[in-house]
Amino acid sequence: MNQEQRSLLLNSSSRFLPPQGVKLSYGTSGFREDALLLSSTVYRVGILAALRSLKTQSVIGVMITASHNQVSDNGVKIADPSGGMLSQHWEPFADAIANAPSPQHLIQLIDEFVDKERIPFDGVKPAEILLGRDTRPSGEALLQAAREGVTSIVGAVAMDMGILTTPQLHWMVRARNKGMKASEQDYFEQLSSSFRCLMDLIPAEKGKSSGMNDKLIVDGANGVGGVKLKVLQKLLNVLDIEVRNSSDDEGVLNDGAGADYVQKEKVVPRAFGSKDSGIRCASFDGDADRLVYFSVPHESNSTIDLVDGDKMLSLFAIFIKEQLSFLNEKEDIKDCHQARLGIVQTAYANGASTDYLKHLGLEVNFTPTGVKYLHEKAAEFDIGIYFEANGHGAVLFSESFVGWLEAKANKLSSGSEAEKAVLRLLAVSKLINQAVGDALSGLLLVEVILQHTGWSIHRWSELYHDLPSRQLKVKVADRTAVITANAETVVVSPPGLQDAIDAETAKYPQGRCFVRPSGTEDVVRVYAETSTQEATDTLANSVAKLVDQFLG
Ligand code: 16G
Ligand code: MG
Repeated sequence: MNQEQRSLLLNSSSRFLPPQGVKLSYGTSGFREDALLLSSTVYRVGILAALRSLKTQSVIGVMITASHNQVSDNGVKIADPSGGMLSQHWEPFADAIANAPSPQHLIQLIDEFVDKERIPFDGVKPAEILLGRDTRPSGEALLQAAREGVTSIVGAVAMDMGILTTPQLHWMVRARNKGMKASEQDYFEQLSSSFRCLMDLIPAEKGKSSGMNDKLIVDGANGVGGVKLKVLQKLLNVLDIEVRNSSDDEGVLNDGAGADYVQKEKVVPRAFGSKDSGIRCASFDGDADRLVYFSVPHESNSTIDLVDGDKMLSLFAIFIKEQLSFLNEKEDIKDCHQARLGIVQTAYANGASTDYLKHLGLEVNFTPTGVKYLHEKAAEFDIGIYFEANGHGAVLFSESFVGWLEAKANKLSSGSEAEKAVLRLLAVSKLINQAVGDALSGLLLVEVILQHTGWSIHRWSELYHDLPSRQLKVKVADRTAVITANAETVVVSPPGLQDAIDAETAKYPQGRCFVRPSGTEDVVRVYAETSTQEATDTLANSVAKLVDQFLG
């Protein structure tokens, strides 16, 4: 770095001093904290984004959101050139600069990193950063802090894209770097036109004959998702959607509402109740990268029948597999046999879902928790479908497979089953956000598949029955002492803990149990599954005690 750059950094960073006594960590999905503590962190992430843009010579995104956290929190994360999560090997640098105690320390760290990574400053394209934020009241000021961070790198340009869902910002970064149209309007148009294409391809005898309740009610968590869904709905003009808990309502962001609440508590979000029984309902999280469905049983006031990420995965897998089978039937396009469909889950996937998917003859893979791991694995297939039970997920298409489909679309006879299958797959590749899991695009795919199959939410929910499960959290002295392997299913340290868990689990039929340190909270999480709820609760409690004994 030259003198001009150094003094620019020194000047601006002295206006963003870090909070005292707070250890910040980039974690599974960026920095998250009480919003009052975050301005120096967000400013520093702005610098990091500009450096990342110089290094990759691509557009980078900065999203200001704390997803499903309470409204007084906020957070920040980076979208890499592909639109995916920040490359993991830059995370330690993110942690280091966020925690640098003074501007001098900060500049020294940047200096060292710039040398180590050989980040080019001269004779290259200047850094270009897209900034987005969710609806949190602290977002606007934090976005300014990010902008100041970006522009403290000489020549860097920051563009404020306004209030967006997290997946919209990721989509824009990906589109920009591919030289495609990348405005919010372009996003809405891509989603709505691919959705319409899928609707037009629904077999005449299916669809409306289902007797499925046509109305959908969506809980927007009082976040950004409900607002954007209303915009999208106007463009679609075919779905009967009622949006509740949309942020212009009375409610507080994520307070008793949203996908996280609904999935964890298994109760209706605020503004829902027995009046909605039997109707298909869906819930977004605060930044609309998570989606779950649910219905309210007739006899219930607050409990729900949850249709989680695992079941969404199953629905998508059935549909994709059906389209691939239409292709395989055609002699002249047998080369499609090589199309590899891969499923990716985490240890939190209900065992019944994994059995169901394997029963369909699908290849099921496991990764540790966190979108970055699942996404990376799914990208290894021609079509990779990944979901966390909590509703984060996507259907990824490899570029070569999309190219293959495009070439086929032109060759197949018009109106044939094979042609329709190709057109459906191409439409799904455009409808589903390829950058990151997206509640808006996921919702549209669910809706069109339900119409395609003629299934009600109840029929969908009956695909298989979840095994009873229980999640607990245990406060320990140091959660980093828990080290896991095999996609978090085995504890390798502290020694002896896994043997003790195994001995306990072996007492239960269909017993499965694992523990892992949370990436977002200072706790160790316990997950248990057996054939009855009572036994599951006992197993989870015994293992929580073991964790406490080994680590308390
Ligand atoms: C973050 C992750 C989510 C994961 C969760 C686990 C992203 C965008 N989000 O929210 O995928 O399920 O962390 O939290 O990656 P935990 O580590 O506290 O259990
Ligand atoms: Mg989220």
